[in-house]
Amino acid sequence: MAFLLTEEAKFVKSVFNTSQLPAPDQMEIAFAGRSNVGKSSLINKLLNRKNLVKVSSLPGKTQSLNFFLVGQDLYLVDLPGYGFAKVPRKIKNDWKGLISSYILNRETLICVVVIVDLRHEVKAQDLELVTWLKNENKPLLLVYTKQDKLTANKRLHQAAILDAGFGIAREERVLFSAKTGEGREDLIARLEEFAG
Ligand SMILES: Nc1nc2c(ncn2[C@@H]2O[C@H](COP(=O)(O)OP(=O)(O)O)[C@@H](O)[C@H]2O)c(=O)[nH]1
Ligand SMILES: [Mg+2]
Repeated sequence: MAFLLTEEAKFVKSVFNTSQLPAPDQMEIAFAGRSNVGKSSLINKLLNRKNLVKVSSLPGKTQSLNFFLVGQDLYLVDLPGYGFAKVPRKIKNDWKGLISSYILNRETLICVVVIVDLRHEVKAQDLELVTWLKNENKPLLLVYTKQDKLTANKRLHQAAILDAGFGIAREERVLFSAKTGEGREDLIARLEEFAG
């Protein structure tokens, strides 16, 4: 399977409603998570790029699905971050509608990567998303990121708490750091499994 994350990657387009989605002619991996969790940083690290995906100091800024083409046959999709309190309810509901219809209907989507902060407890919106994906039988991988901020002992302790909270097995998640790159190889290997 040609799935080389070392290949050239480029921004393709931002999608604000489902009519703007690119033709479903590539495998696709989507990245979801709360605003500021480190989604953009993770995608950049995965692709070994400094700033292909803008790392934002303004939480909640990304309101579109941002498509990046890797090589010839893989899209990475940066989904809008959720959980940012200052966003009006109307806009929140629009995002939810766009994201859920995209995830439910996108036939080329091979995995939804849900990114959470290893330091935090299980948050309601993360659990809601994970539970929904499971109920819809959507392929899912959890990434516990920012592990560089914890000592080795604390990492394992926190990971076990999150595993229990999400009700997942160790095989269903990866520990990661966009700062140090720890977990990058592991993440790529897992994603390759989804590609089949
Ligand atoms: N220490 C550390 N900081 C991170 C990591 N990932 C992201 N950050 C920081 O967290 C903030 C939000 O990152 P960003 O990628 O924009 O988050 P997004 O809103 O989920 O896309 C930025 O200040 C990043 O530098 C990580 O793995 N370790
Ligand atoms: Mg971002």
